[in-house]
Amino acid sequence: MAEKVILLDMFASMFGMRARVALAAKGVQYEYREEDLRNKSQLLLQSNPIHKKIPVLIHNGKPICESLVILQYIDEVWNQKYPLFPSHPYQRAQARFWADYIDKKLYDAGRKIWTKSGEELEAGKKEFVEILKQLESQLGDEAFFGGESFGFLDVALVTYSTWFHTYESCGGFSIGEHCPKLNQWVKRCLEIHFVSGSLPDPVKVYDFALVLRKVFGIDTS
Ligand SMILES: N[C@@H](CCC(=O)N[C@@H](CS)C(=O)NCC(=O)O)C(=O)O
Repeated sequence: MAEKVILLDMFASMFGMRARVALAAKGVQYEYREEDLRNKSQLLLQSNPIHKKIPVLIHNGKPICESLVILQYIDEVWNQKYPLFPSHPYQRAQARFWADYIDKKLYDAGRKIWTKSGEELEAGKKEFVEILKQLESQLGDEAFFGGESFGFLDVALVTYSTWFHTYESCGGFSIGEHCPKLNQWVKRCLEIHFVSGSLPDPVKVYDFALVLRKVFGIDTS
């Protein structure tokens, strides 16, 4: 039976990008459906009735929700090509721990940078840099979080780099100055064709964020 794979997504979502990178790593053909999150499709509402969020991967009619769950699913189903998870259970547990840390901390800190001003913005920047420094020390002198090769934790984090230009422009700071090793790591990831080929142009993400700032009434210029 031919496989039918649909990804409900939104181009600027760092969560959706994770699924795109993983599917590209595995060479899986799929139908990409861009969602308007202010006017969600019936398919999205039916497929993710709990959170009503993208991304949702629909594999042969069955929906899988939550980007980290989707990554694991993709790795298990298309297991012949490009394993994303480390083979050792301890390393797998560590990768999941840090991916969970990213999800619990980084999104909210980053969001403060482009949606807040004054003290809240400064607090967001400080928090954001501290989290990245923590991740940078976890990377150590390795090429990738997965060691020699790009893996699950790399996928989970690299999608945030498409927002770095937005954070830097809205926050007036340089991530590379604070976290030079992490900056190098981003460059290394982007040298991988299925990574760079799956991620949007950071300038387009920034333009999108600027539109949202106007919608939210943050930017009244
Ligand atoms: N924990 C979720 C987060 C997904 C998420 O926050 N998606 C956002 C777009 S970036 C969304 O669909 N928002 C729509 C809404 O909140 O109504 C994941 O990892 O998949």
